[in-house]
Amino acid sequence: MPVTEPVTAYIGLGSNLEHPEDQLRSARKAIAALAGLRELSISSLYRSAPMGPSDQPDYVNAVMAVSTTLEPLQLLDALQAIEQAQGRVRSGERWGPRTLDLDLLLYGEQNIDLPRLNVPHPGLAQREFVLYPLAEIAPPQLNVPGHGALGDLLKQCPDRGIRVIGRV
Ligand code: A4P
Ligand code: MG
Repeated sequence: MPVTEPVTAYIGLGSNLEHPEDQLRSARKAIAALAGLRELSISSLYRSAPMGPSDQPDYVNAVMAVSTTLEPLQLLDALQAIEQAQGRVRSGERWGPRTLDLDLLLYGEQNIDLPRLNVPHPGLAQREFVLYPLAEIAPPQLNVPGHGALGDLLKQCPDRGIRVIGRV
């Protein structure tokens, strides 16, 4: 029987509706409870101004590192099921407000280009609300495929006033 080696993946958690900090805490528990996945670490909670439409509340974001034997699409399915369970309504508005957004940021060093899944997550390399929490739990030399070392990306990214507001 083939043995599947666990892969380290990074998941971005975001919310700006219905008690965002609680949304992230519930999502963290649901992710950690998935079969075929083990939590390695999670960042602090970060508050930042919305990217996209500005007539929406500030966001709370965090990044979680996991070790998983789930295939990338299996992991995406599981994350989308957790989004649905926490009342995510897809309004169709790009970058609009949401109770919970779970993004698969990195899956080992793989580049994935499928209709439903792009990894590294598009925009990751320019987004302070991804890079700051990621840098809290990953080393500066972490390779972001196609973009280079995490530490270099962080230096080039304006912080737009992002700040730590607590623990998950
Ligand atoms: N999809 C493709 N690749 C991935 C991936 N790596 N991880 C597909 C997760 N999903 C991925 O996502 C649309 C489709 O992307 C999914 O069906 C999946 O198959 P969605 O969550 O329904 O839509 P969305 O999130 O509104 O769109 P988008 O463009 O992914 O938005 P983002 O990039 O997630 O940005 N401001 C702050 N401060 N903090 C935030 O967290 N988030 C957003 C949303 C806007 N502004 C923000 C924040
Ligand atoms: Mg998303």
